[in-house]
Order: sequence, then structure tokens, then C-alpha cells
Amino acid sequence: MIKIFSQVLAALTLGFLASNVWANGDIQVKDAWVQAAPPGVKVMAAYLEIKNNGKQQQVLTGVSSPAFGKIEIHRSVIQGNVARMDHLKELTIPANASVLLQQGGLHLMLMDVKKPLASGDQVPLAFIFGNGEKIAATAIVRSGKMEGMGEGGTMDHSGHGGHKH
Ligand SMILES: [Cu+2]
Repeated sequence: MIKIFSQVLAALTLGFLASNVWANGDIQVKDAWVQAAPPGVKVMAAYLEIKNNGKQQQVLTGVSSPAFGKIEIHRSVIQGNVARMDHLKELTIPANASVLLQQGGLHLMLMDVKKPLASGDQVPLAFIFGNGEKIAATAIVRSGKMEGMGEGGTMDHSGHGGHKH
């Protein structure tokens, strides 16, 4: 039993290590994914990590994709029983630090999907930074919560109902 458990653990660890990284200079975009949405839903959310390995802070000023009309940087906030999203004009990644966009917190709001996306589809994303650097990444569409993310998955996408599009 212990042996089986340790094999499962090894498999999980390997899966975790197989991360996707897109980099330009000191900036890395890691493990980008888009949460699958039911047919007819025009707004989707993307999650990822942005890592800054440099000595200067970096500022993400915009994200674009040919698959969507518009992409915004959002932060989910819960006040009392009300879930709300703040629209951030830019996102600062401090020197030698990572910023995590994950369920229930920061995320990319992908608006006006051009054609329906299903699990397994790939979405090209272009990240533009204040210093003029650009990173082209590819996010994978997948359903549900991220394994191992724990409580972050408890806030589902219905929290985005506040959008009027
Ligand atoms: Cu949002």
C-alpha cells in the first residue's frame, strides 16, 4: 500500500514539474490555462504565473489574443457576500518575485470570444510589458479547477456574472 502511494506521489510530482514556460529576458510567463466555459458564454478567464527574475520591477500593461476581442486584467474581491471584480490598468511584478493569477484572485478576463473553445484547445496570448518587451505564450483550455490548487477552486466562474457584455 505504501509502495503504491509513493508511486502515485511520484507521478503527481512529475506532472507538476512538467510546466510550460515562455520567457523574454528576465520575465517568464508560466503554466497559462483558460478555464473552459459552457457553449454560448462569451467571457472566459485565464490563469498563469508571471515571474520576474530581474532586479527591476516589470509592469504588464496589456494582453491580447487573436481568439478574443478584448482582454483585461481583473482581480476578484469578496466583500461580505458579494463577489466583485476590479479592473486593473496594469499589473506590477516586483523585482525577483512572482505574481500568481489564480481562481478567486487575479485573472485575465478574456472577452468577446471569436469562436467557441473546448477543452484541449490552445489559445495564443501576447503579453506586453511597460519596457516594450513582449512574450508570446500559449494557454491550454481545460475544465474545472486546477489539481492541487485547493480552496482556490471553490469560487467558480459564476463570480464573473457582474460583467455586462
Ligand atoms: Cu474578471
